[in-house]
Amino acid sequence: MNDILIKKTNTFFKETFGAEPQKIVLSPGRINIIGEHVDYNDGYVLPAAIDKIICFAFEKSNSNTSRIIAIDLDDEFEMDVTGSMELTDNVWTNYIRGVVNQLKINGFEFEGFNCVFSSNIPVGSGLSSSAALECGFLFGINELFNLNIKPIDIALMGQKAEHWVGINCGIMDQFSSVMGQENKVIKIDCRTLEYEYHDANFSDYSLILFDSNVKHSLFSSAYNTRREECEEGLSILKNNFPAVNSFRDCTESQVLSVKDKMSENVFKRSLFAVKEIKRVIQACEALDKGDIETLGRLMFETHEGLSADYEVSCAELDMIVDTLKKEEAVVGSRLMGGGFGGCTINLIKKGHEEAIKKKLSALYFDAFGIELKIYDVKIGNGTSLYKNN
Ligand code: GAF
Repeated sequence: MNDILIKKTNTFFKETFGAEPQKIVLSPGRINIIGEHVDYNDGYVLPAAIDKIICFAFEKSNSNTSRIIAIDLDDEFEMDVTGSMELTDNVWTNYIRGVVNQLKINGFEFEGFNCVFSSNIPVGSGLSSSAALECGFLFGINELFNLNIKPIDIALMGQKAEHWVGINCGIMDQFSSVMGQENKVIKIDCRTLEYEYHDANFSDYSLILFDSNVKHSLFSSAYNTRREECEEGLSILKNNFPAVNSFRDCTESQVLSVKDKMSENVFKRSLFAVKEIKRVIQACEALDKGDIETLGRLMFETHEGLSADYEVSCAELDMIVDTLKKEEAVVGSRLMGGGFGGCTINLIKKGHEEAIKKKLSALYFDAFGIELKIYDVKIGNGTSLYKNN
């Protein structure tokens, strides 16, 4: 599937600019096994890059003017890289402008370029197409102009670009897009940015994504509010327990003991963050031991917390998880990513995938009149140059 995408991007580039691209970059989306909404809470997360990608083709334009074309959107824009970057109403262009802005803020010097890109990462599904866009684009400019930016700094600058666009995200998405490795999940300590790879061996279970095919609005404002509520919760905890620096240093009983000092929302968000950080550690140990049942149980618990305490689920995602919970062949299921729509990540016993897909699709359509989308994803490599390049 990616071969078709690469060929399409390459051909489009040659037809538009009359030459072979100087660099071709592949940049993946991500899944997250467990550890939701804790990256910006100094927690641990367990994501992986996937085999769904954005393919970029680049050349230097030998002027200050840059032309960037989004093939799938049939849209393009031009910019002068020496000018100042401003947000526009055309959202996809803001991610590119945000990256250029970051490069300039950090003092990197580069000239104009031509870039075309095309993607097979579904947008708005919680697979982080925006991180793939930021990091792949940044990686390409880095290669084209030999800027010598380290991979981790590509991730950090990508995150800053996302903040500039308006989502005050953590580091998980950009980190996994850049640092992913085939068949490995990455346990990231989001406080120190230390990380380790673990074998993504789900033994007798398949990893399948069910896309609710809905994206409820107000995602960015709700996301940013959750972050503020957590900051408030943490500051109350710090005031009461001097040894606490972040939610990972807290026990549930410490959170319960300051409940009356918190608003109900702040209390619920804080409790979720404390529990979720602990779940990631347990889940990673379970994965290492091949104890997929424990891992699955923790995934279900995460969903309950995201739905009841963190309140980032929706009727469609809850229905998917509640339905799958009743299936013996499903060991774990939960909403994945920021929430308010998008995908669930599910572990289904091998041999039962097709029956579950069929049953859930029918029930989902009956309940909401919406087609369920299904992705069988593989864990792939992080952002890289295409091998022929
Ligand atoms: C979005 C954000 F971009 C991530 O940083 C992370 O917080 C995630 O939501 C929730 O875990 O994908």
